[in-house]
Amino acid sequence: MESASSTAFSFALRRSSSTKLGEASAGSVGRRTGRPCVRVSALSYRQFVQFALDETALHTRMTPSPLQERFGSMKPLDDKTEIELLSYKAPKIRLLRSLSIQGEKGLQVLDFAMLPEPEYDLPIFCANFFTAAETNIVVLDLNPLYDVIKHKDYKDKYYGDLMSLGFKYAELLPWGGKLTGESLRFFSPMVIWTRFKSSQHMHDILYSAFVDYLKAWLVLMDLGIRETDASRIIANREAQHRYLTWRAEKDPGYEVLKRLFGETHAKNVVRGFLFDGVDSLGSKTFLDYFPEYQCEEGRVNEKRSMIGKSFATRPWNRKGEFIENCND
Ligand code: BLA
Repeated sequence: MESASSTAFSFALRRSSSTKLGEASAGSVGRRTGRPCVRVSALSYRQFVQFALDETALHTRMTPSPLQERFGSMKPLDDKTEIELLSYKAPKIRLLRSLSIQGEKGLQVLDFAMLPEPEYDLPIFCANFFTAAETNIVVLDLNPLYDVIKHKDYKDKYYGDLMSLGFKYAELLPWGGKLTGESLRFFSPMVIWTRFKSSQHMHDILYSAFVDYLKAWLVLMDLGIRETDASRIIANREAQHRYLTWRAEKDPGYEVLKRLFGETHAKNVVRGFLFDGVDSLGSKTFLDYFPEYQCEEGRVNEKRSMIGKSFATRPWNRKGEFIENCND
């Protein structure tokens, strides 16, 4: 699984200096534009998307994804909610897609992901922020393509040099409590899983984390070396397909999307946009990957979790080692 040297990763990651907290908020001047930065609004994820697109464009050549034509002008059922669906591709990025929602009663959603081409075993950039009224539910991670508990070489290759960044934010954005136990297999040791009450301060910290995680992912992408071994490309494709299959079936956002778009459109957004690839990168089914969800007549159990809510505290230590005994 190793292809690029970890020394090269360390070097480049040190160069991509992390953001000082607050740098992104009031009064600072845009690095590239020279224009004053807009203060990060407590009630919007728009600046997150703008930053991600601007920063990614500095690293690679982005072109609109074919999905844009189909989904770019999707409208919600009501006329009070604003949504934006954006999608691009780039030489190493199979799909960069973003769904943002601004609704009534403080509803704000950002689901932003970058999925690599199967020739690269890069992690998947994943930002999932859900805000309703005063509550924020946040997952921010470079989701590993391979389960890092089983694949130590993969963990060392991609996360070895990022653990200090992960722990800086683990302190600022504390573990959000028990979650669907199965999700942990898709998370890295630097995952930020948190819940907090809305405030400008917390929003600024989250923006800063988003900026730093995105920059870190782009460095990994820059250094990513195209795989030529056919069996590894097949394995990468299947690993991404498994990830997409999990998320397309069990994503906690589905109920919200159903309310916004209606059932049929919500399904299309999930399978055809957010987790595009689930119907084309492989032919295995959800139950092929996750047979424990099988119930009578071959149906998929509708419960989100079979193992139940687990991991009351952060199950990774500072070195990124999995601490098994806190699974209560
Ligand atoms: C809650 N979202 C959650 C939770 C997680 C995630 C872990 C806590 C509930 C749980 O334990 O399952 C996110 N889970 C993930 C991610 C992965 C995973 C990113 O397995 C990746 C492998 N969230 C969205 C979108 C919406 C959304 C687009 O990304 C809405 C449109 C909403 N997430 C949302 C809501 C909850 C939630 C409403 C709380 C509902 C609940 O806990 O059931």
